[in-house]
Order: sequence, then C-alpha cells, then structure tokens
Amino acid sequence: MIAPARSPRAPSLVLGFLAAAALLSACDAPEPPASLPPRTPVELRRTARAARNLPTDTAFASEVRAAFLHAWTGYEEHAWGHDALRPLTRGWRDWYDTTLVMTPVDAYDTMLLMGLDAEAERAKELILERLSFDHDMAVQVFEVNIRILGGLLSAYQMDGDRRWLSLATDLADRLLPAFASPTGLPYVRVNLRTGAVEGNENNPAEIGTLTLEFGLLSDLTGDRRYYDAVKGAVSRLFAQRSSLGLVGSVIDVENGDWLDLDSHARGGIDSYYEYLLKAWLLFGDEDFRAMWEASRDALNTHVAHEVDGRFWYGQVDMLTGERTGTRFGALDAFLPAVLALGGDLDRAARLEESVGFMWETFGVEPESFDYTTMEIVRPAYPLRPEAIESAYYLFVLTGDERWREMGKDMFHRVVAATRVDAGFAHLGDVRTGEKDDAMESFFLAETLKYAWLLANPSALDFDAVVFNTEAHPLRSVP
Ligand code: DMJ
Repeated sequence: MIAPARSPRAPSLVLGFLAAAALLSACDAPEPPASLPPRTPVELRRTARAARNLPTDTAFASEVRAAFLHAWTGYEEHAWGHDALRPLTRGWRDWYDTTLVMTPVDAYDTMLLMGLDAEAERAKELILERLSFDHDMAVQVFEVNIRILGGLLSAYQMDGDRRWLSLATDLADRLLPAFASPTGLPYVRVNLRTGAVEGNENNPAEIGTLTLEFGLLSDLTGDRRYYDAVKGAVSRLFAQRSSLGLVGSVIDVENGDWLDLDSHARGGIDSYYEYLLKAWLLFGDEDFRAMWEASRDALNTHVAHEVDGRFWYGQVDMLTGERTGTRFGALDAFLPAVLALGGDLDRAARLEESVGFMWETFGVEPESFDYTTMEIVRPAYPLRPEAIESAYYLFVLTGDERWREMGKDMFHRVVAATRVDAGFAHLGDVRTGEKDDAMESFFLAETLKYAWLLANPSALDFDAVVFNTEAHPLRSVP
C-alpha cells in the first residue's frame, strides 16, 4: 500500500520550502487506498468536558516541582546529553549506539508547563545541538515515536519554533519504511539511516500507537503520507479482530496472522485502544470513532471482570472469550483515564477505585498481580505514571477532590520509596523496596507532569489538547 520512500529533506529546507516539499511528497506518494476517505481536521470533539475553575493545591504543586527539579538536576549532573540517568551509580544510559537525547526531549514540555524556563532553555539548546537521526542504527518505532516524535511535536506546538517541526519531519520520514510490509502493518524496528526493517512479530499497541503523532504531522505539513500510513495500519489491524470484536497480543505483520490469541488491555494492547479514541478526538475522523466504540464495547463485554464487588479487566481468548488470566498491574491503570475521556465515568471510577486498592494493598503498585488471589506476579515498579494519570483525568472531568487526594497519595508513596540522592530509582521489588539503577524518561514526561497538573489543573486547558500516550499534549490543527 504506502510506498514509504524516505524524503531527503534537510531541516533548513523545511523552513523555507515546506509548502513546495509537501507538494513534491504528495506527487511522489501513491494514491491513498480507496478505503481512506478524505479527512477534514475539526475542533476537538469531547464526549466529556473538564470541570471548571478547579483550585490549585499549592503545597502539592511545590512538592511536585521540587521532585521534578531533583530528577532533572540528577540528569544534568550525571547524564547530560545521554538518553537517561542511572541514579544509583550516577551514570547514564543510551538506548542505542548514539544518543537520542531522550530525557530532555521527553521532559521539555513538562518544564514549560511548570514554568521552569531556565531548565527548558538549557534542554532546548542541548537538543538542537545534539539531536540527529542520521545514524546507522535500528530503533523501536513505537518508543521513538511516542517519546521523541511526540515530544518534538508538542514542543513545536508549545513554543512555535519550527526547528522542532523540522526534526519531527526528518524523524517521521526515517520511520516510514517500517510500514513497507505486505499488509501495511509496521515492523517493530527500522534503521534510521538505511530504512532496513526488523521484527515481523508485532503487537496492537506498537502498531496502533503511531496515529496521533503521524496524523498530526500530516496536518502540520500538508503531507498525507503519514496519516495514510498509520490509518491504513490501524484499519488493517481492526479488520483482523475476532467475531467477538477482540484483538490478540501478537500479530505477524507479513501476513496478518495472529500468533498469540490472548486479549486484554495491558501492555502490548493498551494504547491501541487509547489511540482509537484519541485519534477520533484529535482529527474528528469518524472511522476512528467507529473503531473505538466497537473495541470499547468488546472490551467491556468480554474482558471486564467483576470479582467480589471489585471491577477489573483481565485476560481472555480473543476467539472464544474464555477467561485465560486474572492479572492486573501498573500498566493497566491507564484504562480509567481512557474510559473517562470516552465519557464512561462510571466504569472509570470503579476501575480507578480498584487501582487505589492495588496501591493500598502493596504500598506501591507492582507490574502485575493476580486480582483473585492478590499475589504478586511481577514485583517491579519502574516509576510508571498510569495510576496518577487516571486520577488526573477523573479529577478534571468530575471536579471530585477524592481523585486528587488519591493521586497525591500515590505521588507521596512514589517519592518516599524511590527518591535517592541523584534522582529517583526504579523499584526492582515493591515488597522489599530494592532499587534498580534506572530512571525512565517517562518519569519526567508523564508521572511528574500528571502529578503537576493534578496539583495545578489550570496550568493547561484540558479541553484543548489530546495527550499522546507519553503525556505530550497535542492540539488539533484547524
Ligand atoms: C510510557 O512509555 C507510555 O505511557 C506507554 O504507553 C506505556 N509505558 C510507559 C509508561 O509506563
């Protein structure tokens, strides 16, 4: 379907010749498949709107700001220019052979929202000086998309500097070859310089969580190739759903065959659902609305699970609906936010109550536990944001202070359990408090951003943005 030829555009060209380049790309690109109707971006269509005039919790806000500064100072002192801080050994980590300056790109919009102008300026200088995508290395399309492309696009929409858009376009052009499979479903990894692809066994989350970033780039550049590639992939994935309306965990992008029939809303599928809803909201594309509503209904019918009065989402076989597992954990806690954004405040609240129960039971949430036995399956806590993110959504959408209190309590538990001298450290085991030498960039991009917005909801107009799955606020292009 999409012929993903990489554009040779240099950043400087984009500044002056964006319109001409877009025209050229449009001429080079094949006709979009007939199944992709023309699309007109519209204003955000909210099914649920933020409560008005929510007060700031000043004391909470200064605690979150102090935590952010502590984490950022650790990065500046020990990992400057690299992807991530190693907070225990005061070192750094790069994901690939060359840095993608991941923590600053991921953290930049949080700094702007917190009013940390000096830190933001230093981060921006570093990124613009060091960040280049012209490297002979294979990267994971999903992670680079949500953290780097998402970060660049939100930076552009927040401060208006077109150098962000230039970087974003260069990156997306280098990621496009990932869609050159026989089905249009993207491969897992792509070489940024050569366009060589790797990994034909992909999952719905990694396939479906490209839509907002690529789609918005189409709107910003006028080049439809990005939108058509992601919509084509998501439409194909949706078409592979079972008669129950469910998707599995692993699919072969070369032939569309399911390789793992386990269906759930956890890591591996989670943000596929999230982006169906958010693509509809951001782009006003009714096809995404239809895919979201059908998927949500299937999830609520077959995957939701009431046990002893508590509400969870577990695992089932995508073909039969037979229950295959009763595990839940930190990543699953994204779902109350998505349900709330989709207007289902009742299920959202019930599930977030279960999330709160998970924190009370274990002190800090584990990666995975069995909700029928309350036994931990995977005991780590890598500074994840989802539970606080959902508390934020419920707070802004209902105005009910109990959600802010719940999120604040989670934030306090995280700080107490993970703060070390040079930053914040992952927990290897929430039972023992044993720490791992890592501080993921999403701690600054997401966990602390959602905590900040929970404390200070007027810092951002919730109704004017759609957060990508890495908490980068994106705005639709009129
Ligand atoms: C982030 O990179 C994103 O939120 C993603 O959707 C899931 N994993 C991490 C946070 O837990």
